Amino acid sequence: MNIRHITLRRIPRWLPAFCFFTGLMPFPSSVAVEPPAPCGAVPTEQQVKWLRMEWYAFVHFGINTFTGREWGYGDEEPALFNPSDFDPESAVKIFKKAGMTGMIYTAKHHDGFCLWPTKSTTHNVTKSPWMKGKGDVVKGFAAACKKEGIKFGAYLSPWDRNNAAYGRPGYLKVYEKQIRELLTNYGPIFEMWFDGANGGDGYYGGTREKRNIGNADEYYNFERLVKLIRSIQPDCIVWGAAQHGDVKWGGSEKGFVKYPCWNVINLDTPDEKWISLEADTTINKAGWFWHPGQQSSVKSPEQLMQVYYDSVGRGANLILNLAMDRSGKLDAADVAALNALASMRRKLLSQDFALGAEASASEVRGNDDAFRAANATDGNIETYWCPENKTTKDCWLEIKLPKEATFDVVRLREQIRLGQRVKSFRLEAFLGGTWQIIDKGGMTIGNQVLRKLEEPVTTDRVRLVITDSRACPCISEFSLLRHPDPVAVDEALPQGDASEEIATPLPRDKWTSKMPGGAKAWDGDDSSFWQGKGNKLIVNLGEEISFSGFTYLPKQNGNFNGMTDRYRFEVSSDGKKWEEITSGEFPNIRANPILQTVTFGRKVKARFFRFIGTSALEGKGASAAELNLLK
Ligand code: FUL
Ligand code: CA
Repeated sequence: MNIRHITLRRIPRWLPAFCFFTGLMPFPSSVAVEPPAPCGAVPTEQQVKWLRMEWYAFVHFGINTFTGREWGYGDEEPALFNPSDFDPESAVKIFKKAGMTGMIYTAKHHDGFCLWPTKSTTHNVTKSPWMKGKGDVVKGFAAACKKEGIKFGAYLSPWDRNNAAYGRPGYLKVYEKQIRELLTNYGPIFEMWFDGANGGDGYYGGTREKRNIGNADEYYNFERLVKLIRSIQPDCIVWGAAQHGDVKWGGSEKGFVKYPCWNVINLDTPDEKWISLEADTTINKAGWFWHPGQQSSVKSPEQLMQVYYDSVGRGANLILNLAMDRSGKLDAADVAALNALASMRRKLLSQDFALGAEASASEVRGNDDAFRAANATDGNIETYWCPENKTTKDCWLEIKLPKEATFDVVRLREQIRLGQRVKSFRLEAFLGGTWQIIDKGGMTIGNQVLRKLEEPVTTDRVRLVITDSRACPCISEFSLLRHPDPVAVDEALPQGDASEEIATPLPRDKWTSKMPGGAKAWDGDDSSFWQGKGNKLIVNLGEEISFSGFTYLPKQNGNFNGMTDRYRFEVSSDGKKWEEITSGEFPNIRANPILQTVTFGRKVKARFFRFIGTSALEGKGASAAELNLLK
């Protein structure tokens, strides 16, 4: 049996696409060396394309925009939705200009209000005065994306706090209909986002009760829904859906994924399956929806750049949220931050000192040029360097630059069509006549890894040493980059409407409490916290003061014991007789434990207040990292 015969019998499924992208002939007559066999699970063509999208926008815009909430209860009047100047085109132009490859719009959030004229429920945009009930937000975004040439995706919350049938079989028909409409009427949808949040209580057609769905995978029957999606739009990437889909949550709403980062689940088992990660976060710290005064909490370009390193730079994709405001436009402060991030990213990627450089390796598969070292510096993501099958440890790839260069970021990419392989690596530079380690912490690579070095390195020789790999490594790119200088955000930013500015916190130096550890809730340190045995924290303000709201910062240590997701706030003049001022929900604090602001809409005078956690995410009691009163 000759080698070519073996090759022909084992045509890997990805080969035709590979050849198409590389322009290589599948079986060049002079080359008899087989490419390495795929290792473990391999991505579908759709997953490969999706990973190459790298980053795109999330747009939260709906009924919550007009109520200032993060999770609507489901009883909101459709009339509330009334943007004065909805402008999807300008927003999409901004994304495009920033280099984003698409956007995903919250077509329906947990409140159940559908932002397109759906036939599945009357709780939709046709009941809003906006465009006399003839508006369609989904259509607006989809058309703008088509025009600008970026991709459009839809977030459709499975949890529906409006629908009377939610939690029962009847709702599944409604939900299915919504999926069908979105996938049928708006052109290609590159990604469908099935949020994992299922909070329990809601309006539910006026019953105002708690509905638990038990096992979400069973209730929604995600397997069936994914089949349905594939049957309508086979190229659509499915996010979540209990891992019946293609992509999963990155694990935080801060925009980072853990490292090492594997694009497969059930690693090294027969059930291994390729599922990539998507890191999600907001461009400011105010939440997912637009909130008055949010301008003050926008993240700095440096912080956003770090998000990029910690997501895209670990092999995941990044979805970055820019909410629309009540007029139906992006917030100017968010846009300025996005532009600054975009310019830093562009600078980082604009110069690769290794591009086109000479390369050599400890070994080349079959001594065949098809797998040569210089494939890693040719700027082509499909060609790769690869050693022999048996070589899974201690092999290296070296770059020789035409002249010395100074770099502090190293980018590596694997040929992911052959599976994710590398488990650990280090980087070395030839400095002062010897090889010195410049990065010893490399683990996974995947689609790409951006290794930021402790300090800039100046040299003309750099080495990648693969210390462990699941199968012989296949390195498609090896780049040397320079972290850009921070970009100043446009200082002439609009400061927001003064009447809508966030109320300022009051001094807390006179506060006391008899409760053990209570003072940790006002020591100004976000990392310390009060953890109550019971669920109340009584605070003596030291004097009578007047205030109009309060803020609550949940514990920041990732522990959910006593993390308060429902509260009651009461005041007293003598510490004995209490009056309730307000009560409610702190939404989404499990995934996104940011500062919660509650305003009363009036002034309250008191000498004492008590904060009562009426429900905790886990465990008993209540807790608070910080409490503040607002002027
Ligand atoms: C979360 C939701 O509960 C938030 O409201 C937001 O939509 C975020 C993207 O996902 O799970
Ligand atoms: Ca290459």
